[in-house]
Amino acid sequence: MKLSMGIRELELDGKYLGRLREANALMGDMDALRQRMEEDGYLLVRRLHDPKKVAEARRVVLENLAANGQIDTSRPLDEAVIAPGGRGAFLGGAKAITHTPEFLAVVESPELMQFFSDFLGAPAMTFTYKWLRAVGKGDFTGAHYDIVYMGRGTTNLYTVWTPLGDVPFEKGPLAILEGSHRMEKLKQTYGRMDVDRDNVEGWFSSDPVEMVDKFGGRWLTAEFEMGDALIFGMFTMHGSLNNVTSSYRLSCDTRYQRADEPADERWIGENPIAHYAWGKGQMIPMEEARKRWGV
Ligand SMILES: O=C(O)CCC(=O)C(=O)O
Repeated sequence: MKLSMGIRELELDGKYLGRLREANALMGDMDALRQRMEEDGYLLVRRLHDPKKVAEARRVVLENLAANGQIDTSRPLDEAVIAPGGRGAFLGGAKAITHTPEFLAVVESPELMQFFSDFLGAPAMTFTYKWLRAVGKGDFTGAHYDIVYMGRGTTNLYTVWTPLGDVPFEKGPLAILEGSHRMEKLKQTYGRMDVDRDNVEGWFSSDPVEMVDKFGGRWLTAEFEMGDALIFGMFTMHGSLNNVTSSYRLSCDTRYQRADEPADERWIGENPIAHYAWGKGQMIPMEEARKRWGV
């Protein structure tokens, strides 16, 4: 089966694209989960969230998109069919949606916060800012490390990528570059960048083949169902497959760390300042930055 990722078509289970492995058998054993995170750079956890709560959060997001004319309302709302002329939307920081009780019941649930407190060995906190995405037809996320966007606090920080609904391959699930959390040259160059300080494009590449040929590993992905989540660290290279359907791929990504460690000031507090400089003024193309770094 061929799947679209960025500018390429990749054969599933071929040289460039494989499958994520599940961590469910380790749930409850924090040492084993930490070890797996160290080994793989990610944890794929089926039903990390209560699917009913995810469905509620999905409904709230869809109602909001519909109110803004983004949804084809001649079709059932839950199908999330993109309105004629409707486009993908990044709703990061949109508190009117991401701080509704339904949304917070997923990303700040007592169970999830307890999971991170156990995993991190101390009470956990989550950033106020929530990244919410309605990925449109043909859209994808290019390969990147999260550290370049949120590296001003502890690096002992984790992303939880939560699809708000089922995400089969054709809706563009996330993919991770195998072993990328141990690619030292990348970590020491691209991984030291800060988009607000350096004003460089954030995505390292839109070409998954180039990355495998140059750095090794394979891209790993999976089909997701309501409630599933992918947890990964700041130096795990990830991007997404392309959404080739006419419906939105809804997902959110949220961050968790120990409450007693420094937190990146852009993403916390009542009204996070978010990216205050990135994209303002002349942006340095990634190609140019990569030449400078020699990667
Ligand atoms: O959902 C996506 O396409 C991108 C998500 C992402 O980059 C992240 O979770 O850090």
